Amino acid sequence: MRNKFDLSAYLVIGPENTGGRPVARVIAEALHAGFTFVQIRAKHADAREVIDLTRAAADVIAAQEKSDTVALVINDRLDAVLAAREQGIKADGVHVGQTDIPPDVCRTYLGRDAIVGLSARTAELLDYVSGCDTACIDYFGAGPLHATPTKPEAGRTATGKIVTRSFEELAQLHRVSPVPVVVGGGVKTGDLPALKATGVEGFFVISAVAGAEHPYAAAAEMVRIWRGR
Ligand code: 3NM
Repeated sequence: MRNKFDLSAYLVIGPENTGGRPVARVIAEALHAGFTFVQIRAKHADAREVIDLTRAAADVIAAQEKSDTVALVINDRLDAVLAAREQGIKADGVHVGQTDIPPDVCRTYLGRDAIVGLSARTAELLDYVSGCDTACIDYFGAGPLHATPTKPEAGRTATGKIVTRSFEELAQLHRVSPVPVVVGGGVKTGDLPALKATGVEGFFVISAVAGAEHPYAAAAEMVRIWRGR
């Protein structure tokens, strides 16, 4: 999976994001609409629930015959990825932040074919990305494009100010990054043309799809715009 994942339309999702609808159903709609990557992010769930959500997501991906093309990763929980794999669930990797388990440790435990994504910290992003050892990282998550109620701490500095990413900065990030970049944080349909023009490989969303009244329609519109159709 590590050599052929597609970051272009990346869904981040957990039970707190779907307005009470089953997570697997929203994932199914997003995938039918052309979403290409799934991250299970369940910040308030215990390990068993994370594993169950991952199993349900893997089943949805398999039912659409996309197990070889749509990657499934878990936010933060290396233990849950390992446990899911132990139970025969096709979990492709992990997405960590810079204060989570270090990517090289994830790589050691998950092996060469796993996907390890890293959220680059806001303030020093460009410095970090250009100087970072990316040998064990497969992509960078960057954000926020906008302040977002889904993750109020995204982009927050020590003084409490929220710093967002400009399109110029993202274009620069794309130029200097040795690995693909996916951008999120308050991303809406209207952001996609300018975001695509920066050259980054994809966008990630939670609420624009998981919180939409009609997830399929919302996802299909985003995919259509990203693909320039
Ligand atoms: N990471 P929504 S913003 C999970 O900036 C996450 O690193 C962010 O949710 C970052 O699409 C974010 O609803 C939340 O704004 C994205």
